[in-house]
Amino acid sequence: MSDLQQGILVVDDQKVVRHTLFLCLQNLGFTNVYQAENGREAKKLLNTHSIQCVFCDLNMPIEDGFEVLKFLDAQAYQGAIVLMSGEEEEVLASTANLARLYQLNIIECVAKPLSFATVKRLLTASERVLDMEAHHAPHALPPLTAKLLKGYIDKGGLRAFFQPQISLSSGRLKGFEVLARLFKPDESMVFPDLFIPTAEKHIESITDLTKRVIECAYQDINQYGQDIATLSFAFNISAKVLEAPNFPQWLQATTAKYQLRPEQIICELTETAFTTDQATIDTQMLRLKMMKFKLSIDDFGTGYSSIAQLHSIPFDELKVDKRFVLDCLSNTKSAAVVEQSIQLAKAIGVNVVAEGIETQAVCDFVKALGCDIGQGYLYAKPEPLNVFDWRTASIQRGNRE
Ligand code: G
Ligand code: G
Ligand code: MN
Repeated sequence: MSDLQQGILVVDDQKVVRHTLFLCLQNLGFTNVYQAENGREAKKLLNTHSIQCVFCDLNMPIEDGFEVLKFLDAQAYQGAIVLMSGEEEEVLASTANLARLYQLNIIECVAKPLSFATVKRLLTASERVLDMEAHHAPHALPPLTAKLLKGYIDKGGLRAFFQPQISLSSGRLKGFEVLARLFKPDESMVFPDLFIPTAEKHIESITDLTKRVIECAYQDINQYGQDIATLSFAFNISAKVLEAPNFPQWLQATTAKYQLRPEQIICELTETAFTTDQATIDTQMLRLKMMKFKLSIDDFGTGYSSIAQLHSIPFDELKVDKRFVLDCLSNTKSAAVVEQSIQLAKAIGVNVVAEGIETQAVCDFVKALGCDIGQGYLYAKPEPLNVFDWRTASIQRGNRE
């Protein structure tokens, strides 16, 4: 846990809580542990010390934990945060949800008092998250400018990464979701959070990007010839792309050019896709459907119109958003959303994908509810296609963390 040696801050108005936590941390080998008895003191320490992890109580008389969160958010704090509270479970769960609105690495919202085992587990989780953050770091950096994005794309920096989707009943590989990645000339990787929003500002740029990602993926897929003919490939299609008049025709021609069948190709439409020109978008989706492409609602449950959309457009699949899947075993509301989404899908006869499956326990949970397909870090992170042994959905090289 050497990464955490930079400093840990414990914020709590109760001296006994601070002291117990201090002793736990010392026992675990952490020497730079700072203490603050309220938010105001915490802010001072955060301004003057290098702190990698904050344990923060929510309910404090002078500047509470929410004030500290606001402060950390304004500073774009990159360390790990554990929230502590003596409140009942439902308040803790809602707080965890609220905390997600901040662009912060909130590890967990835990009930007080914390046991030694809990502190140890949280520190391990912090390390893992900070490690991932070091790779991903979406909010550490501003989005790319349109000019930079175009420059990197023109230099061939756009590539397709593939994340396996597993049939939960058979355990076999069903297909892949394709996710865009951008590589700078120095081969450092840029995640979509930093360039999709830039591209989405203009129909032309997001359409161009989407077409390139699809062609890039088709080229990769083509290397495997007939071996891959039974698998499906899902692409993320945003609303603006559907506003481009020729997109369905382009997809049809390009799919044929690479000798793939439209039935293999899934167009994942995000719910934000439904907020602009509804008639145009519905028309394009119906065109895609008539060309035999599959339609999927991505991030199901996160918008306001998803059920209405499911009702009016002939979707083939819905994807339960990962925010509900990730904590469905610890958050009863998430569990209810997951369960109801699966039941809704079953009732209207569409496939259902649970994305964000990170543990076997979550996999077992969604499978028992009748979910057809699973996707998540439990199986694999998105990787270049050649990294997978696609017969078994396992990864050939040691890229998996
Ligand atoms: O793994 P990941 O960080 O790749 O993806 C982050 C987000 O970026 C996802 O929500 C995904 O929908 C979006 N995304 C990834 N690739 C594409 C793409 O090719 N087109 C669009 N519109 N969105 C994408
Ligand atoms: O398009 P969509 O928003 O569904 O994109 C999927 C996103 O979810 C990508 O950013 C992908 O990297 C991410 N993702 C896939 N599986 C997991 C997982 O198990 N855990 C987490 N935290 N993210 C995941
Ligand atoms: Mn998606």
